[in-house]
Amino acid sequence: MLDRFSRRSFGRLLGLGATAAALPAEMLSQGRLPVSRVGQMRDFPAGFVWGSATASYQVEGAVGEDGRGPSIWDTFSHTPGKTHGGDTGDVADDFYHRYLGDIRLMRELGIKAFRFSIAWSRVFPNGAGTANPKGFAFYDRLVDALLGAGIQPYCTLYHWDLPQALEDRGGWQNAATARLFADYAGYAARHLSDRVKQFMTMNELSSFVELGYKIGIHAPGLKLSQQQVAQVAHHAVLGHGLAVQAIRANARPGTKVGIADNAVATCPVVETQEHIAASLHAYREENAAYLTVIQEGRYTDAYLRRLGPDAPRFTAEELKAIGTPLDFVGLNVYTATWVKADSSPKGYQVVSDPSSYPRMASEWLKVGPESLYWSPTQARNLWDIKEIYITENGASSADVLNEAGECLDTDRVMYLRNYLTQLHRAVSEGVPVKGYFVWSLLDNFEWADGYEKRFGITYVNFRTQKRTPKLSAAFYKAVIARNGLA
Ligand code: PNW
Repeated sequence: MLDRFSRRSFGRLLGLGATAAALPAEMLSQGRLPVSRVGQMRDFPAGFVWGSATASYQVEGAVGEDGRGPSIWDTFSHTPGKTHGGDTGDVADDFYHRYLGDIRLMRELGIKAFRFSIAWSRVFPNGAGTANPKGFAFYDRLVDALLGAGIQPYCTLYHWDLPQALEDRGGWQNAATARLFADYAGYAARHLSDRVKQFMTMNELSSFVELGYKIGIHAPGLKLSQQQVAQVAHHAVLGHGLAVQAIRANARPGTKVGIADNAVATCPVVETQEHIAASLHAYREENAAYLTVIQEGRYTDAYLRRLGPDAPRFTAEELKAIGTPLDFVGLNVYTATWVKADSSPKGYQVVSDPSSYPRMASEWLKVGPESLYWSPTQARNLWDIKEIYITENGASSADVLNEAGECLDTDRVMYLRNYLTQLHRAVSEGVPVKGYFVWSLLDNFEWADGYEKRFGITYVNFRTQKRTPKLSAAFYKAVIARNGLA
């Protein structure tokens, strides 16, 4: 390109004009650069909630302290061959002891909200019965410290660390787990809702159901039949619905209840009417076992037809509980699922991506910024949702510290900038997204990938526990400070 065009005409090609291409450096550094020359400002609405997210087993460590009972992730990660290099969450980020320092870190970045999860087995070491106040006290301290730092706590009640005692009685294969989850959720809401105003019942239902009970690469590591998996999924959404009711019954007025779901983010291959319509239809069907039944209180006909004799067994009363209306919907968005219209009875086709499709450091993490436009947009268009949060978005990168001790994760910055640009597009069209939580504040225990995959905007040396904010942290800090993208 530059062989054939001089620098100046290259600038013109970009629509900058000759002057813009030759702008003096001091104009840039003094901030006197006319905004029109570099494109539009992308402001978010006032009060937009910029947050960061973590989960109990991924950061806390302290697995044997203050009466915590074992969870399925203790068992699974200590089973040889299940995680990368045999990594476990025994220590992780030692967040249980270092949370005050990590809150300072958030403050420095200007982060307004922190999404954390409660380890069920700290509160009920056997999953049920008598509570363990010493274990619960950690979350009291955490919430108080967050509020003291001006950071709003957003609490997830289940981020995959089921008490082992419940797995021993069938785990999510057993409907009793759904009811015990609601008991625990009610307890947590009763004790925290004087200070925590937003609760999410569960994180990513399809991930823990399918990775844990169907593919077996996450705890509890089972490979069940299609019928059994459909039943596990049903118990998961039932647990969610019963927990919503239990939270409402126990929480102070004004407490909001939602979910953090990784709805399949169907995006049109080309933004034309036919593909957009197909991708909207696909959003409803691809999420039939989770977000759709939660929003509609019924399984779609196509879902029940597709499963036939393997469809879950359910009662009308259960469906009613599952469909209990939510105050907000949280969406975890990482990748795009490309959909095209076709003439099959389904009316759409999920496209398989070419092998050259760009990915981040995790094999599954295909880059698709449009997902952050389409996922909340489809959810709003289907169900007229009034309040949406992006409860997770982020990326793994092959992070290293350079000789100067910095982590210059330019690829993560590129990822975040492009995704946030698409989120801005949704917000500016009136899609009611109220906040965004970057995954994650810290590098942490990335489940089966152990410590090998890093998702933090803060680099963690797992030997010394030293924290080093990455370039992406500086990027995020700038986004928060100007409440938008430049
Ligand atoms: C989410 N996939 O998990 C979880 O909520 C986090 O705990 C996790 O650390 C984060 O995303 C990054 O992985 C996912 O295979 C796990 O598509 C797997 C997938 C997506 C999300």
